[in-house]
Amino acid sequence: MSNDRLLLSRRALIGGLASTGGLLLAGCTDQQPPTYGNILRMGDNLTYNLQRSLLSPTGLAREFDRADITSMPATGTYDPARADGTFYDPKGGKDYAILRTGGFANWRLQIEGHVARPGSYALADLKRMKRRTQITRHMCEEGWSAIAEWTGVPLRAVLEAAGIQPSARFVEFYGFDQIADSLDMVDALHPQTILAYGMNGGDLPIGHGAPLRLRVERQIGYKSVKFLRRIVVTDVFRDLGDIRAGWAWYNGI
Ligand SMILES: Nc1nc2c(c(=O)[nH]1)N[C@H]1C(S)=C(S)[C@@H](COP(=O)(O)O)O[C@H]1N2
Ligand SMILES: [Mo]
Repeated sequence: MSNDRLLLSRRALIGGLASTGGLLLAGCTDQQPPTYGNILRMGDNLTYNLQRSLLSPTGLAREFDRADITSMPATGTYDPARADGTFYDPKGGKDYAILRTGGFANWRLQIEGHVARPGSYALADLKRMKRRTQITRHMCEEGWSAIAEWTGVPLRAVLEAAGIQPSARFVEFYGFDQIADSLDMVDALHPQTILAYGMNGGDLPIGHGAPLRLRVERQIGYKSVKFLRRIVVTDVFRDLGDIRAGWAWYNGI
């Protein structure tokens, strides 16, 4: 479909919704995504607007039973230390190789920005905090899905420990590869948004993001950043998605 036709059909869809549910959409006008106005990210407007209006902010993604767990491929970067990896970062890759050799004993998660207590957390610190286990369906933009069990600390608990400030509007996540992404506060504080260190009852494997990855269950798979090294709380939106140009910032499922 050409861009023009895509635009037209989106307008028709929005128009149709407005006539059947004018009241509903009337409440949406103050809910534009931060990518509003970026022509490459027009899709964000529609999905963000609708999902933020229709879904309760704390509505849960479906959770499954242990019997539902499937195999799951490790995709994208599956080893940040490998120079031939898709999103290899020379500095991050070198740091990662050293930390992995030490069994991640010296790994720390940096937290900075709009928090009263910027600092860092060792894996043991995170494991002492509130814990949540959830069996959820991961949906990749490439069209496959898989069900796995994730264990970790709710992001909310970590943000609260760091003293998140009222000025906070977005939370940015940086991996040891070139991948970085961000969430708004609705997703950041959602009960199923966790920093996972465990998968299917064991430690989080390297391929799936060791030692710590994000799980954000109400958006598509690429939002769950693996191999975390740094979290930044901001009051402004920064588009960190350049490397995956054209992928929506908001992609609810
Ligand atoms: N740091 C980092 N995080 C990432 C990726 C990546 O390449 N690097 N790939 C994303 C994509 S597209 C998907 S589908 C999932 C894959 O998670 P898995 O390897 O555990 O299946 O991780 C996401 N998080
Ligand atoms: Mo993906």
